[in-house]
Amino acid sequence: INKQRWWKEAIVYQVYPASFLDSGAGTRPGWGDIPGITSKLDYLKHLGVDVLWLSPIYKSPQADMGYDIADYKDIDPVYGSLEDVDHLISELKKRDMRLMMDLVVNHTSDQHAWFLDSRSSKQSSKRDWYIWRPAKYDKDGTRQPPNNWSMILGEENSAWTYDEKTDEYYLSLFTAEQPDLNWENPDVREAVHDVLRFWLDRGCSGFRMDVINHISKVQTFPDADIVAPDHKYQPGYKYYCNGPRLHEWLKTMRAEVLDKYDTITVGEMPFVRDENEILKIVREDEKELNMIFIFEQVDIDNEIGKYRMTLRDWEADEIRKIFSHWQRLMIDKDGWNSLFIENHDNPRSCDRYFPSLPPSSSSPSSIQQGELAAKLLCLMMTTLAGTLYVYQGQELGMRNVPAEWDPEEYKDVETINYWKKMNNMYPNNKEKLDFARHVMQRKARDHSRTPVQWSAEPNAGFCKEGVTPWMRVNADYKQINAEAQRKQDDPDKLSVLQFWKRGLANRKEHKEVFVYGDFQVLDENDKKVFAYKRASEKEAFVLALNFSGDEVKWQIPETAKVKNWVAGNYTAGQPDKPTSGTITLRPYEGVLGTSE
Ligand code: TEU
Repeated sequence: INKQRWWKEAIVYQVYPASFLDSGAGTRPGWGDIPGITSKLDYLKHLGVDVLWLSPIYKSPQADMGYDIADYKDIDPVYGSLEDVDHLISELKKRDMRLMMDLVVNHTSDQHAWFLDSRSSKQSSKRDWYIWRPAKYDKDGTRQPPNNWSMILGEENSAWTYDEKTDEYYLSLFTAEQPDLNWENPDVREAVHDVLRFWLDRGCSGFRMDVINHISKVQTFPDADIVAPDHKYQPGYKYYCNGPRLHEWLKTMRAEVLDKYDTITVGEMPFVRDENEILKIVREDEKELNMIFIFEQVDIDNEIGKYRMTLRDWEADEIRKIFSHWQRLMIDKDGWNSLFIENHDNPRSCDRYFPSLPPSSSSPSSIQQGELAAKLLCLMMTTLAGTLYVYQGQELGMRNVPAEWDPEEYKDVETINYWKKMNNMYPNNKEKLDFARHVMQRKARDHSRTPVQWSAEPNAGFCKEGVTPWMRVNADYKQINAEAQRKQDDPDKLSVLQFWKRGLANRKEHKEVFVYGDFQVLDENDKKVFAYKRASEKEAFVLALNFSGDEVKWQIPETAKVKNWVAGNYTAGQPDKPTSGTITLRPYEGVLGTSE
């Protein structure tokens, strides 16, 4: 039913520029740069990548690693220059690859010229480009912010920042350095369209739109419900996620700008679960965005609507429930999925989806189990319907930072604020602070931001010897690195990288099934095995994925006759298993078979 489109079949690879590769260009030693990215295009092409998504490289004070933009039309010198980007685009074109930029337009940096002007006086022509409100006062005259919303990356703080000069508050949902733009003002919307045109005209092919569902806010700015009584401020999601004018503004952006080019668009949409709301955006006939990032699978370990830095227990079979729900919905309702389990805001997938997996370390058994887990996830990701996103290092099975790292090693503003908050709330309380460390170890955004492990050379080949990388390199780089995995020469065992390469090639070769085909869950009740069938008019495949660390027996159902087991994560060749009756799946074992 689904129409074929290049952006549905594309493999998108996300680069987090600070941690990708420091070529020595750029003004900050130990930071990745654009020439570093360009030098790895052959590696990416070889892997099977079609589209490169770059996290922000624009001019920025880096209060939130570039998600605070001070100039949308210039590049931060730590990464290089506009000429470097032009060169990157032309090198991509040579390889028939495309560039996707990160569009961060819910907010700017507080150092953006628009904001500097806006905060200069109440009479400024840019005053109304941001969201300014007067203070409220308690009975005793204490000044309070306009409402009780908390800051997303600093939950202890108000989402409003007081500005002495004009004695008003501005809305800053993420950090004080990221003031929210006032999209109600048509000049702001036009200025955003102008940014899109600037990059599309330069040869970029589309955008990942940062928190695009936050742009329309309920204009009465009501107080949020109290969900965390021990906190002064509360999450206000309800009033700024998918607000009243979101669809109107997306439709205008599409008609006035995007439709004039051949683009790929994906909207980041934290906190939404409402199916109709989502379909309104991704159904082709709605003419809004191609697809969105739904967060349910990465929110598996926290409670929706509450703070993110919490932990929630979950069962392996929730993975099946979550994925199969969105697979079916998009197929039945003519929408489109994006498939992702890693990005720069989440821990590494092996460490998240296998609670029984030993924590990352360089011990042989940890490395071996990590490899199996990484390959199991690869089997799943490369065989589900939707546009597939791979995050840097995912193709190597990179892991979370080791549990013994001190809180000081964590560099992310959200983690730093969380640790500060826990220390303020529970000073010297060993139990609470140990718990906080545990939460950081499971959830911090830092885990995916350590330097990419290119080789066993000093600094994992990320930067020259003697240079200090901006984040510490994971100690397991001698075992887990691209060079060793590329060179692995074992007829019985593929490296994680070789496994991904084969998986991506297989997805492309059978795109009618894996990208466009039907999806059917094979066992609704199994607690450990996620099994499904994918089918096109011509062919069909069966997947059985054991997410547990136990050996399990799995009964091949009547609805899924297996012809041959063709691939699995324990061997390079064909898995040696019966094609009818019951099969045994070892810990973290996954198999792919042809079916009728
Ligand atoms: O993230 C938006 C977002 O809400 C989450 O992914 C966020 O990291 C998490 O909920 C924190 O609780 C985007 C970017 O991906 C992120 O890196 C930025 O910090 C954020 O927007 C602000 O631009």
